[in-house]
Amino acid sequence: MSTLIAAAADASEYGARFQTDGVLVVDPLVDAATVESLKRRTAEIAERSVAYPTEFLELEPGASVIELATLRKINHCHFHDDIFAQHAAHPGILDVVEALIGPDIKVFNSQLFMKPPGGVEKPWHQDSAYFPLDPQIVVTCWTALDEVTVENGCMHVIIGSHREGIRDHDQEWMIGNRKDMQVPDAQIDDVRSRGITLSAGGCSFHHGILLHRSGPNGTSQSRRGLAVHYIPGNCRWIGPPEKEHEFRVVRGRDTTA
Ligand SMILES: O=C(O)CCC(=O)C(=O)O
Repeated sequence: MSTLIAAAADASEYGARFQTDGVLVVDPLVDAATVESLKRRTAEIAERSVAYPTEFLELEPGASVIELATLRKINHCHFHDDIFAQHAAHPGILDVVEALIGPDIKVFNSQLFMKPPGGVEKPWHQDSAYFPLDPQIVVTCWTALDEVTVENGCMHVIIGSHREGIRDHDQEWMIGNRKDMQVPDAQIDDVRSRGITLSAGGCSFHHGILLHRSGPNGTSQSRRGLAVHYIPGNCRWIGPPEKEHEFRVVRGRDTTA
């Protein structure tokens, strides 16, 4: 079992900790009322009482009906819902992101990992392996909407792995009948594995090249985590042009022009 990461004592630690470890924990950060409104909106989307494009809702393996108990992921949250858009521009989160990547900040994407009771694991991977961006600088703020424990499937990271480049994601894993790829478990240096437990409203910030995974949810409660991927103002899309989408400026300006 990984050792747990302690929250940063204060803002003076943010830059150095992120540079050394590739991850930073700030807990508490998001207030309870905001967490409640995000949870309420999540339930409304799952119950279909608030419209959300179905193609961006992902279900747990074997499930076919959209409901809170089966919803695995809500993709592109800040594009399709104002409550999530407000969260992506949360001043307290942006203050931390600014300390890590500077004053010009854009949102690349966002996704809510629902991890319902019995929800499956997500194996070792690096976000930047899937994000064709230049420069390759991404900071993901992962906000806990529930208390997050080892038992309900917290994230685990390999500290310092963001300084070692992108690995081959050449081992297949199946999520239901969908094939996905991971970094082989055999290549992971477990000694440097650290778990991230959080209280609701606590946040972790991880570098796009940091190796991470999350465990299965073995409890009877949801473990929801809202991930927002932030990039600096000078960052550009270098993937297939037809897949390019808006990078929303949330602080400072877009400096690609
Ligand atoms: O929340 C999870 O289960 C996985 C999160 C993750 O992989 C990420 O935020 O990049």
